[in-house]
Amino acid sequence: MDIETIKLSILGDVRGQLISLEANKNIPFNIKRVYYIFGTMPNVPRGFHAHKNLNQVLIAVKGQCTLLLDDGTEKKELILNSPDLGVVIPPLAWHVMSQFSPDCILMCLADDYYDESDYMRDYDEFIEYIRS
Ligand code: T46
Repeated sequence: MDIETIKLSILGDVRGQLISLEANKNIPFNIKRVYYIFGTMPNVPRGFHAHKNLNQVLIAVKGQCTLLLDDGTEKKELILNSPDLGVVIPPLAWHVMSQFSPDCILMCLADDYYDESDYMRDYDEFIEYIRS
């Protein structure tokens, strides 16, 4: 399984740093929704689901966390630890976010609105779905 990462350009000067996210430019889809995860509890992982159709990009704009991606055949882990690193979560990728630093702000860009029916939150259901 190849994990698609995006190296975001930092537009910095003496005043500080700036990163711009643009739909269909450095973000590979139309952005319909942005949400962010923060104030996470120590040692409490999140996620444990896959989406049927949703495309997302995750960016740890502050702090760090670990992302596990599982396509049903292979599992890969990646550390999100920089605001200039984007990671694509495609449809049908079981994902778990863990080991959040206390200051972590994990920003998620998505190509569609929130829709609970797009989630598979049961691992066996996910495996059955990708095999059918
Ligand atoms: C994902 C990972 C990376 C909404 O009402 N609207 C929203 O846009 C979102 C994202 C969530 N919710 C509700 C659904 C739950 O009642 O907020 C609650 C927490 O969501 P959830 O348990 O799904 O959170 P995570 O951190 O496990 O997963 C989230 C996203 O839901 C998911 O799409 O890919 O972050």
